[in-house]
Amino acid sequence: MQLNFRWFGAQDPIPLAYIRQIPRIQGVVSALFDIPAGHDWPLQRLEALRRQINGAGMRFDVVESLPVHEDIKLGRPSRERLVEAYIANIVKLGQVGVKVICYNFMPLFDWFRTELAMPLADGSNTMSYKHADLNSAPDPWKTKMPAYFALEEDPERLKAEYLGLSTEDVWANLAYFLEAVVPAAGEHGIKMAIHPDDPPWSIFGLPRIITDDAALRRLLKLVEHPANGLTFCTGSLGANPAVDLPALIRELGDRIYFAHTRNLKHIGERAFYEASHPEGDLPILEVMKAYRDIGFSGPMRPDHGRMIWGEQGQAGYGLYDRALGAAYLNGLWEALNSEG
Ligand code: DNO
Repeated sequence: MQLNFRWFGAQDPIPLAYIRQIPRIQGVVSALFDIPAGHDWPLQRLEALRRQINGAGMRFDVVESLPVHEDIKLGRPSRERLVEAYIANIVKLGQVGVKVICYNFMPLFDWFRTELAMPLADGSNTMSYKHADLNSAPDPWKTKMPAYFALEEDPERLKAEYLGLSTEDVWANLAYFLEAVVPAAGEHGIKMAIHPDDPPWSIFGLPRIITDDAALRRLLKLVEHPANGLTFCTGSLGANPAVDLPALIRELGDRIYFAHTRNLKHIGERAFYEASHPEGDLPILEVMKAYRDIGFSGPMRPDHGRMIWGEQGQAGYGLYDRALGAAYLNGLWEALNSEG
């Protein structure tokens, strides 16, 4: 695997030079976060981003995310034009040497938590999700979860339209999108890597589809093309205790183009908090063994961290605990790969 780290560009309080100091770091995963879905990503800005990351001594192989416009997910007539706009951005990403595009197909929201700073016994704090608290949770559009792209339409209006869609409608809209986008990505040397829904079930009554192992199999069959692949996020998929993460990596491994490896602790039915990388309920060692066994050579990043050592940062995206996560993944990887 190639160790990567997420960086939010100019808005990120963490300097690239600090990320460079993480042992064995190879790449930075980023995006143009200020541009809402559906708009042009200027080539000059992509080149500047690449120069900045390369200049700091790291690779820029992965974009996370190139967001999909809500009209595409809703299947509105404007999707035809918006899919063309998406492809135009793919072409430019190919020109600057990007190899993987991480995206998601979650209606209206990206990832979601009901609490952003849940205190832990060791004095740190972390994000948590309790399905029972959903209706008293902070408004996602006001809490500014990291990585959300601005919406250009009233969320309530969009939500009302989504509530009229079945999960099969969303699958059909995803198929329409991928049938156009995947071959174009393939032609430009790019792999599409869908991120599972996080958490992996319906929230606020919205139809969410990329939720478990069956969904990943179905996704890969929607368009049988090597450029149609996965971001394998242990934390998202593992929120459902029925998913066998190591077995799934062994089964789908040749279509995993990007790995998000993190841990969580289950605290009830549809309830969890984000634990440190070594300490939760997910079998991270077994996950890494599965990656070793399939000869995984793609990008992997530590995922969300707790807030430790008094760090004030973006929820889930401080430097310290993610760097500890990176060190842990490095250590496991070295040990596993030195076994005879
Ligand atoms: C959360 C991230 C997601 C992910 C997108 C991909 O921390 O894993 O925001 O980047 O869902 O499109």
